[in-house]
Amino acid sequence: MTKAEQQQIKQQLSVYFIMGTTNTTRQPLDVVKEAIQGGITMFQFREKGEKALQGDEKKQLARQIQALCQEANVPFIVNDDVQLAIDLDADGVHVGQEDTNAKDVRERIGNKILGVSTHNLDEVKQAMKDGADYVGMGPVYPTETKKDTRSVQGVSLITEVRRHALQIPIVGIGGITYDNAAPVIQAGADGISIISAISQSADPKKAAEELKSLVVAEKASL
Ligand code: TZP
Ligand code: MG
Repeated sequence: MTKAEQQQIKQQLSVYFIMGTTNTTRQPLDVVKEAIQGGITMFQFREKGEKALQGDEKKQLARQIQALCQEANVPFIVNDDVQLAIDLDADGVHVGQEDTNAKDVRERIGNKILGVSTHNLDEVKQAMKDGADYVGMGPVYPTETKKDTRSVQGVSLITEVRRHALQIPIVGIGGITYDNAAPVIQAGADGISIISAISQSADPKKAAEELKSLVVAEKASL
């Protein structure tokens, strides 16, 4: 990755909205449309949980959301499902430590964006070696959205990685809202990943807008 590409990813991580059908009671396409209008800078399709869509239904929804993202120039990332990302020619893939090995994913997706969830410095260094374009870190705060998370870590890993002068783009995740987002950016993250603070909001457009202004202001203050 060139320095310019890294800067672009850092920019795109600012307000990284993640969603699947199980994260909203509304029409998923409407929620994504409104979040895009509010200014989200990246989107991840994360179709998970008991009632998650499968097979063709999943692919069809992914395609529709991808079209909305493309229209707005918002990178469309697929969670876990490397084959779906390849079939759709998505902009990237995000994998956790329990998913397909990051190095193998990198080999399969060529120069698409690769994101990896990390929980300690060793995992961050390994992700960098494997060719990750960015790393996710969390849960920063307690979250109701994902049940099988590691323990809440606050911003400690973000701070540690920056203390080691590692330049990898970082996005924080887990329980992040308008009221608690600032410390995540202040600790050195390039952005915030959000599910419920946008998907469950009565007004996803406004929620995204407010989060965006906050992140822009916090980054400017550094
Ligand atoms: N990984 C760690 S926490 C989390 C994921 C996918 C869920 C984040 O959702 P929310 O609603 O923003 O807390
Ligand atoms: Mg995963």
